[in-house]
Amino acid sequence: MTRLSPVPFVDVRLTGDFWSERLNTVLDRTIPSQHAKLEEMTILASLRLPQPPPPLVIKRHANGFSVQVFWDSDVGKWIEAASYALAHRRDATIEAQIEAIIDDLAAAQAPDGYLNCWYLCREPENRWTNLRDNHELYNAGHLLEGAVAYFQTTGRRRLLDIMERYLEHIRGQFGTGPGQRRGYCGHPEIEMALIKLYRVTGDAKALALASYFVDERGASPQYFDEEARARGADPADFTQKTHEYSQSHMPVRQQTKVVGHAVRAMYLYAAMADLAALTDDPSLQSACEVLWDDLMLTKVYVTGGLGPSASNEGFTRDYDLPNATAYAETCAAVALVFWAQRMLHLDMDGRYGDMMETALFNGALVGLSRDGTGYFYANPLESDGTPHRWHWHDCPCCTMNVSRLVASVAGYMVSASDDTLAFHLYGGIETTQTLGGVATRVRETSRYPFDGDIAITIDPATPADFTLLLRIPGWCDGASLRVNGADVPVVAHNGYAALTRRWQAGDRVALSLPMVAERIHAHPLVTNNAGRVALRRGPLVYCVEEADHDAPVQMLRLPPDAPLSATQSPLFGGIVTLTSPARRYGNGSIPLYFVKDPDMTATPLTAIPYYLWANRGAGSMLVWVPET
Ligand code: FUB
Ligand code: ZN
Repeated sequence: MTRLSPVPFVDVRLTGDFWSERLNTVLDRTIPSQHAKLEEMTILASLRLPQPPPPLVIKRHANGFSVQVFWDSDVGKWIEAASYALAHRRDATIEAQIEAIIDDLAAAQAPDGYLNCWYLCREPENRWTNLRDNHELYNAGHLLEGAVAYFQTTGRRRLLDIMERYLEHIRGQFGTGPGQRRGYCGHPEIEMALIKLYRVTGDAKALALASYFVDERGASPQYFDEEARARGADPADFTQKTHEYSQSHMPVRQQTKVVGHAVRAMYLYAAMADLAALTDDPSLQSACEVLWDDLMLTKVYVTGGLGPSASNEGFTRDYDLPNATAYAETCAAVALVFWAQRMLHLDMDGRYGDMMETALFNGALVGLSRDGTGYFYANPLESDGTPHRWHWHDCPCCTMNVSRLVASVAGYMVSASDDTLAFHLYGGIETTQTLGGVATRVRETSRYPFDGDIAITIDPATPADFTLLLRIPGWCDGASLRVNGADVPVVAHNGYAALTRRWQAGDRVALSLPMVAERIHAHPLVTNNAGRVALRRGPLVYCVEEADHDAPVQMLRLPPDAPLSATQSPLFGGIVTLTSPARRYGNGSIPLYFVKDPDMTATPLTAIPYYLWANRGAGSMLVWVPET
């Protein structure tokens, strides 16, 4: 079997209710409202060069840094998200908005190809002098991802041409040759973008530049320190104090612990996994595997959120997974989806699919409100009701990260090679792939993630020999499989069941993945979860929210032996809630401390999927529910 590649989003049509609803919301509400915000915040105006530097909109921190340096990236991410959405439904207004931005970028680009609107406008003499902090290559990466996605959807090359000129410039600047800078970006991102460009155009120079940035990271002497000295700064003044922050404290192949800023880490590891697969690099693969295990064994929330601390937007010590103060940035969970997907293509192992699914349906999806215009930056697993969704943020990274993920989810569903089609996620898709040399239409229908009954129809143009791989999620016990009505034993190898046969038009596969509501316990060293359980059914992690209980949910107790039931509910247009007989501290006054438990009353507990919390007004929320 040759290595599988993800089937691109443009080749997969979403047909199921769950993702169609999210996608339509993103198309109809999120993309237009994000464009309006980019306009209102003057982010789009900042592209219209030349212009005298206007006053800063986002003030500098005490250390002199303004997040405004990465406004270009917000534009790139918006184009990318919009392009994914447009693949499902073309929209002349959105396309005209993208074209107008491309006009501005074309006019802004310097004669030598350089294109960074902050530097071109405000400090043209300082290009490439502060890679550690100022996101110059990160901005280029996001614009490139936008250009690639727009090209994939529309076939229009103008933005890609602009970015390829810029890449020529970047290639001249960076590398190990004479007169080149041996630098790389403080915020990994461009590496993934270059690999996307390579996948779409086959440009080997793009792959080589991505490899250079990854291989050079963490080399001695430390580039960011040298660069600081060169601009007359003291490296010791670096606010974050350690280059673990940007995973450049040592060469990537020597890294064994997941450290630093969570989004930076995930973007880097995603690029490493991509490169390991594309260049058949076992040393990079094994670095990825060691880092993966470290994250999975000690540092990831049950929701797929990650990075508990606000101070470095990232990781702290093992098992430090506080609930109420969890930072768990939306971008980090989105980026974990990216990494998991790339690990899957390095090694088709269902554990990567399991985590991709967990982070997608929980830690990432929670970042976008039901109406498509509200966001979370931090994603706590417990709330007293004070965090609210917001409509914009001074640092709007999460807004377009979640919209680009939702709009591109079709690209995470299946992978293919010449003789294999692998399903990683279910939820209703159609795609036509050449399998066993024959054009084959494949349709999958299901009510996933709320129901595990999955029907797949295979229609090759003529009978064809190939393998269908079906992910059997790690949460599932007792999966069953039928082909054309006949039972087939489920033998999952690395989390995938394989069906190899000569397929005929109209062949039907029925996969049943029983979804049982269950309690999850945490490692004892996650001390704040002692005596508590999280509730999960299928891929969804649940939470209890005040809207379904007449009191702060912290007053609830779930008896260890209370049965959990899954109930179809009309909430949010039709979801499955989990219910259980539970108990609650009474409304009467409760002393601050007590020896004898105050009276408790019986009460039904209702849990909703975590990704849906904070869509019914302010109120308390808990993922880890105390048992007793
Ligand atoms: O630095 C760019 C983005 O802004 C990061 O990925 C986020 O964590 C936020 O700091
Ligand atoms: Zn973010």
